[in-house]
Amino acid sequence: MELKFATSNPHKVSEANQVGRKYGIEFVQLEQDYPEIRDEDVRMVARAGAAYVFNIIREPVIVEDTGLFIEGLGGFPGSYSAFVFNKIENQGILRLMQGAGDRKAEFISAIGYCDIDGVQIFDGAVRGSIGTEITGTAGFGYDSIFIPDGHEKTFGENPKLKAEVSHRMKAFDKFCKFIAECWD
Ligand code: ITT
Repeated sequence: MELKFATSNPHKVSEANQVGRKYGIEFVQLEQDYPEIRDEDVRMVARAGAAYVFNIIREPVIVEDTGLFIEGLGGFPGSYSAFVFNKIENQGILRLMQGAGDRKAEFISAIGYCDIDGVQIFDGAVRGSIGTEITGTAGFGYDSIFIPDGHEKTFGENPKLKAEVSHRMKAFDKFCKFIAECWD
């Protein structure tokens, strides 16, 4: 079964399909833009985005919003992660963190699924810390500075680990369980 995934980011679609495959679900990228509302909660951003896209295409669709919440920076960049990455990238985050004692961070991913019955949200999170340098070339975005708890390498150095423990994998696992039952 296929389901449209409205995103500009093909990496997200291929990570989603790593999970979808186990459930017989194929996510197909839909390059339909949507406004990201200003809200500190990625779940609210995903909720508004899914409703917006559904109102245009009138068929079941998901969007997914992710934020990197860095404790030593008061939760920054959080739901503004895309804007911040476009402006200052990983170099800029490392500069902001120079001398920071607390490098703990969390990735939170929220999937918004919308169909004729409205929007439902499925989330996933992974805790870790921000490294002191950019390492690894796999993945995208903040992967080369994020080290998941219990490990020493970044997601950028260890994509296999990302496929097992990431925020996105957890959120998609919840979502796929739900949708596979709906389609049963
Ligand atoms: P869409 O909104 O079009 O889906 P995007 O890449 O802009 O694609 P987000 O707004 O959810 O997606 O992402 C916020 C930022 O966080 C953005 O700069 C991403 O590159 C980054 N990001 C998202 N998921 C990530 C992940 O799994 N690992 C590392 N960085 C990630």
